[in-house]
Amino acid sequence: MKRKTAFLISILLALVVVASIWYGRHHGLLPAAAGKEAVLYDRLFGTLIGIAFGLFLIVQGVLIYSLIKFRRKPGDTADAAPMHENLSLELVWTAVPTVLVMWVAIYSFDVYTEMRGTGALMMAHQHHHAPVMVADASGTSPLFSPDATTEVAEPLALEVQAMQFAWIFNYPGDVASAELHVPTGRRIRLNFAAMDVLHAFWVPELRLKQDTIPGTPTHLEFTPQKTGEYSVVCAELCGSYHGGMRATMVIQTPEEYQAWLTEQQELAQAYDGSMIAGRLEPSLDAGQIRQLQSRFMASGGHLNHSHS
Ligand SMILES: [Cu+2]
Repeated sequence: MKRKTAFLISILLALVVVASIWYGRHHGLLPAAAGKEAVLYDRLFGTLIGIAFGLFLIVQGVLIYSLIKFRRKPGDTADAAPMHENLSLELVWTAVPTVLVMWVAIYSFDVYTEMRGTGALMMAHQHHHAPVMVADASGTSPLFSPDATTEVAEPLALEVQAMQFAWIFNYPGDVASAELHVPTGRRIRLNFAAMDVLHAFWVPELRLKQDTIPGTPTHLEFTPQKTGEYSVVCAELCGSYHGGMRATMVIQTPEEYQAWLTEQQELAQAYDGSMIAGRLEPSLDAGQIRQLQSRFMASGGHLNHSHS
């Protein structure tokens, strides 16, 4: 009898484990993963969802079983037998969650560090107290020491201006675009400057978000993987048209990206100066954006805009 029960419980637990692993991989709760970092994030999220699903099944299973099995029998008015303690049970329900939470903490910190770049990179970051210079278009950044650049040796660095209520992406050759175009397989570094109030750059498909702060340059690095069009969303309430502060991010193959950039550079040259390329947000016409841009340039902003 006892052996039979143990066998049954093992079978049920094995089924719970299989169901949890399956659900962790098929939860369907996240949008497409467009970047390398998104894949890391999704693995962590799937693991957490799997664990949560397994615990849900166990807790609900025990609850439903107890409701049926230990239901008061007709005519039974006695109290249940008193129970003092169950040391082994208490040890198990303390030890298992402790180990689980510790493991989840270490795993998520690992993913967090990897998504940010490298651990060494974070260290280098913390040692800079003075206002930090923004990387120039060639991608060389004064922010990090040379020995911490293994993974991020040559990111494609773009200056990004955030303003009420638009994003402007600056490319070499005086190209200013309302659309963010990036090639697959190359590390991208976005250097943000907020021109008026707080904004936040968010692309759900990258699983990354970065605040932009007036007077304080911030940046975000990622590696696009999946071609397609994705929404750039402002995730910081920034004014009356905050909800409309969206742009499109186009992930292209390196060839397509190069073709797009060359075309934009030719257009920019033909117009003899910077211009707004791509599809514009309906609320702002090219003139308005250019006006905002020149206002920023006149204020002696900290963006390095002299692309050559
Ligand atoms: Cu905004």
